[in-house]
Amino acid sequence: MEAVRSSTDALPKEASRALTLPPTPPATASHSRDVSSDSDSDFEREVKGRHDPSSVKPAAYPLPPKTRPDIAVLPEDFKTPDNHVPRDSRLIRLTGVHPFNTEAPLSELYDEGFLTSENLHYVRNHGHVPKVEDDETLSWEFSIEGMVEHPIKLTLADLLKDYEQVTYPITLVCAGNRRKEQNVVRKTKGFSWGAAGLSTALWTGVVIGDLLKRAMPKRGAKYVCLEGADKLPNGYYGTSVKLNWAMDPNRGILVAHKMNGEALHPDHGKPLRVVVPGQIGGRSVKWLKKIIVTAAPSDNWYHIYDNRVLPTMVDPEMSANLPETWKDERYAIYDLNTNSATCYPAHNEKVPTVGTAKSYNVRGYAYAGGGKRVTRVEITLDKGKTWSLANISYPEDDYRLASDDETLYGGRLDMSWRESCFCWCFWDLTISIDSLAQADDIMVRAMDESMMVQPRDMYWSVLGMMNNPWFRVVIHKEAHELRFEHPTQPALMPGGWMERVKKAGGNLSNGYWGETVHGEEPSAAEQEPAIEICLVNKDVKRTITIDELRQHSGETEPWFAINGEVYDGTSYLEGHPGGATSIFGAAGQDASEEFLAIHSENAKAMLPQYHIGTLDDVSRAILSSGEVASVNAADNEGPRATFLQSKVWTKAILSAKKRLSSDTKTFTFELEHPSQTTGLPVGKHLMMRLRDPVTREAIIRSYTPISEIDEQGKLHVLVKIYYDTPERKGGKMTQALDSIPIGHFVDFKGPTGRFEYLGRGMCSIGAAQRKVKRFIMICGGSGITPIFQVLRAVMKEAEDPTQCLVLNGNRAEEDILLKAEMDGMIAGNEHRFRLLHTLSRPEASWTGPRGRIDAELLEKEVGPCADPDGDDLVLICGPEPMEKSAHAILGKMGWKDEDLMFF
Ligand SMILES: Nc1nc2c(c(=O)[nH]1)N[C@H]1C(S)=C(S)[C@@H](COP(=O)(O)O)O[C@H]1N2
Ligand SMILES: [Mo]
Repeated sequence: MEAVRSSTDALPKEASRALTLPPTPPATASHSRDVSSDSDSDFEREVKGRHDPSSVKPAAYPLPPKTRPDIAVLPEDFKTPDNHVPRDSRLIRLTGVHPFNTEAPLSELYDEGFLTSENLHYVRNHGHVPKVEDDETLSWEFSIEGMVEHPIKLTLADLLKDYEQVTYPITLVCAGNRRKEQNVVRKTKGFSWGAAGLSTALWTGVVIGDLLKRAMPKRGAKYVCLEGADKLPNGYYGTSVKLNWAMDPNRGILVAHKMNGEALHPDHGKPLRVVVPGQIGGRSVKWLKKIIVTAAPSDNWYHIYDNRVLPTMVDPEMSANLPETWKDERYAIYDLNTNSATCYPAHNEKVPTVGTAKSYNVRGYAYAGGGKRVTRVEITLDKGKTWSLANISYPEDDYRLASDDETLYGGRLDMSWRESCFCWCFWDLTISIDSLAQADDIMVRAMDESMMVQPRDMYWSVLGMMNNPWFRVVIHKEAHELRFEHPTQPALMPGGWMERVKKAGGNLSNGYWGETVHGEEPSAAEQEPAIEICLVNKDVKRTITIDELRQHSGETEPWFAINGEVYDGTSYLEGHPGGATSIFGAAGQDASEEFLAIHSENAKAMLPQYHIGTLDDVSRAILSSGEVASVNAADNEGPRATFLQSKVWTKAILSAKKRLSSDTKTFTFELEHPSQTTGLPVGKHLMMRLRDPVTREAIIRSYTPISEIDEQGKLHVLVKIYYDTPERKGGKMTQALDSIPIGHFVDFKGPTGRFEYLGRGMCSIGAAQRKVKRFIMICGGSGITPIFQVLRAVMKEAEDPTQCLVLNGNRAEEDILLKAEMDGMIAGNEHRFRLLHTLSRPEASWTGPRGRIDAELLEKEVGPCADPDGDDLVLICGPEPMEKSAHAILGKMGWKDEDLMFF
């Protein structure tokens, strides 16, 4: 693995050393140029607004901050498909480890100034980063096709050789910037960006209009579709912009190969991308492969189902069934809307009220869309009754002063004639500490040259995009200091007045930031889940240390911790429906996440019986820091012959999804190395753990893979996906699994379960062994998967005398899972295998049994329990109602519970 990012030698680097202009100072108030004269009134001085390029002749324009030399591939990326991408660990990951969606801490972004270094530039990747070696970049090929007279295929080398290069400063903003605020009001379908989902860089490349002119669009062509090389679950990433924008030099749309003077970093499109100034980042396609001229907007899935503002009444549930609404081009976002945020004071910054400083310079950023200029920024300390005008600096204007032929990084700056604004600007206002101490909050709003002003109220929409209400920072008065509180913190990071107000029962959409409006009935504080189940025995007083807990990590007296309480699982080993193995798996560890995620309320209510003590504070802290898990992981270094580990989650990478029917798929995972086996005994299960794509909450479920027990290097899991429908919420796990892209990992742990088939009729159930002469296998839907493992083990062994009767219930023939595999086992096994599929809604042509697995069928096929010696064992797995009814019917027929095994 390449550790440090290699140099950018593959591209001509005439410019990387060409300029030695002094670096600009950080984007603090010093950006504003003082053009006031003594005779101006205060108001005039403010209004002259620092926008008067003719009055000053700055020596230079801003240059990018230095890229950190020590950037390497981070350990958290080792096991993801992005294990070739060096990254800066300061970036905050918004969607777990992978895919890489990140923003810088807001203060660090601001401190870098007008231009953001490649290290801290926000990243929005829908999936994995295509891997392109340095020596492949110049031969990177892309095409211009569709409704053009001369379709062109060209390489990056051709692009450099045959076209004029330009360099423009451009601010990219993700349409989701500030989405966390929307998610706090009401969860959207998007992940939680803070206010740092934007960055500015110098982009070098070719104006896209130059390329299109050579290809010559045909009459009737109106759109330019753009497609990347990143293959995602719904196809390659792609979108479109209008042809007339692409042809307009004032719009400045580029096909770019350099960012801040260096070849593109893999996260930003190495080696080639589009950059669309003034529009949302989503249109700036990275890893560009195709430019397709068309008469209609892109039909790419990501063009239709991403980067849109649907009408506010469309909620996440409704949106699943509104294809026409999604396709309505009027709801697609192109130009950015006007927005602003406060960077200083930072979240939780404290400012002394006593001492030398009499004032504070409040400051932040603002931007507008479509090339418009931000024409004013206003600050209120009284919730909008009165406003003060902030200073604005436009570092972008400095580039306009460069001479017409000046080049930077090999590209002409080409800025002097252009009046459109492609970049953010900075505002600041010095406010006395006294005024701040008297105010409850500082709010900022910006206006653009079409007099569009940021709204007070949020426009919530299902994807949570273009959020731009006044940015509010709350002022807390504490002893001798003021403490400032931003609306939110990015990702799942706690903090911010919005969450606080919501928790306290405030209605964030009451038009008053959730504060109680005079005369309004206060609403009840947010309800905790209705039933709080007590997990402890109140009489237990013992304090336990982490060392004591760890001494019980073996198979005698397994102890485990949940929420800092310690439990002894010894007396439940036999009775545990998940089998003793899963208790051993938790022994000596913190089992909170798993236990709470997979257990029913009933199971939770049993916990106090096993409660033996409480961890001391230090032990709790160590445990919750995950140290135990890493100790275990270290024990297991080196390639392991089997994949599953009972105490540690192990990652496997999703490598294929195969659709079997409208709602079932086989998911294939790559194990750690090609000769590894899963290590799952026949009849046992494993746990899979995923993160909810939005909340990052862990989702854990038990599955039985369909892989052969000795298959090497791969693991196959057959899953029925429960999709959301307008009437019903679908499956959290199955939908999350369905939505993860190829190349993403999933965590596994196991084995679990009480039952194991040892071969030739021998089974173990808990600690006991039992010899079976006949299995009666009753299943439905995806309940076939554990049964199938046992059935296959019996049938594979020609000498195994065990009989199998399979009763498999489904709706229609196409719903029967693994049908061909089971049908294929019949030949030669007629004497010991009887297979019956019964269908509740069969086609007319179905000749097998009809209806559910009911009393009639069970009486006919299974009959009363005939053997008191326990020669027969019934294995049952299916939807809960099916399991319950089979249990009741068999009970009436004289079957004892010990002869029934529920999975
Ligand atoms: N091929 C491709 N292009 C893409 C994306 C992507 O996932 N794949 N994400 C888009 C989105 S939504 C944004 S906001 C910008 C982010 O660009 P950056 O990661 O360089 O900041 O890239 C856009 N271009
Ligand atoms: Mo985006």
